[in-house]
Amino acid sequence: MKKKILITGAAGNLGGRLFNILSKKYFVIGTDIKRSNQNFKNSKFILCDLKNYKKVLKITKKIYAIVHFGSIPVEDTFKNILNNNILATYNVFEAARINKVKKIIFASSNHVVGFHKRIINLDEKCMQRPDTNYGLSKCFGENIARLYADKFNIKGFCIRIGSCLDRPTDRRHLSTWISPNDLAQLVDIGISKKYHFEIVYGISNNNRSWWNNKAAFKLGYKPKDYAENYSNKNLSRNEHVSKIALKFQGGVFVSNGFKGIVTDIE
Ligand code: NAI
Ligand code: 15L
Repeated sequence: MKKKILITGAAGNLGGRLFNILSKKYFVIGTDIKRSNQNFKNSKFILCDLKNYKKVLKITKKIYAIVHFGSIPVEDTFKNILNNNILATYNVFEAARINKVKKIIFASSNHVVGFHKRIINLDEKCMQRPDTNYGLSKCFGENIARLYADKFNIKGFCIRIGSCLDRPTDRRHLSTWISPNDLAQLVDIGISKKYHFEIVYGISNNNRSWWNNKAAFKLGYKPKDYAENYSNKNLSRNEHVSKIALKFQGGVFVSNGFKGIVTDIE
């Protein structure tokens, strides 16, 4: 029998793509706060605001793994981030505990480590250095995943996604890009492989990457796509407006609203 998985954020860009790819292997239920334009034929879509714990409790019954992609995906007011990213994520983990869900695959972000400099190559053990309220909410997600793995044995797989698009469109993507198929491969590893708690980087096979993805390779990740295939003069240079953006891994997420002292930042 196919394993039953729940994808949050299924009406969104990545959740919708994952829904299509993973439905070939699993029985997938999609959920989102908004309706999807996609045709969820032969599968189920449930409207649910993740801020509503009782509803989350209801939709996580008899689920093997949750692929948690529903959130605000960019910087926003702390209030919005608190409700839609932090509280909503807490509800997902807590409902998973009550309903004995086995695994949670969490859509983390490179903005958890955005304040690291680009000259440093990071692995899964590096310090969290969020660059925004948004990045801070993803630190919370990784930490609750660690807590629920150690304390309640819900296996946690956090993917620090770089930039997931069909192809790189900006120079930064030569370092951060992941193709939708490579992302789906990583999510599938999170659903199907044996582990306790992992942090991996959501990147394709990019030779300008700032991240050492050994934790993902150990579990069998073999990225098929390569950002350099798309390197050309037409890529935008969105970060070139700011020296700060170019210095730190989070790019414009770091430079927007920056009032710090660069020389004081290690
Ligand atoms: P998206 O905005 O297209 O999808 C997010 C979905 O979450 C939306 O459909 C939205 O309605 C839903 N959502 C938001 N608040 C909700 C709530 N309270 N209850 C239920 N659903 C809610 O964004 P995208 O790009 O597909 O991102 C998906 C996930 O991947 C996000 O968690 C994002 O932080 C993460 N991510 C995405 C990256 C990318 O390159 N697109 C990079 C790094 C992380
Ligand atoms: C993210 O976390 C965002 O969700 C996405 O919209 C991109 O901005 C991405 O990071 C990135 O850093 O390119």
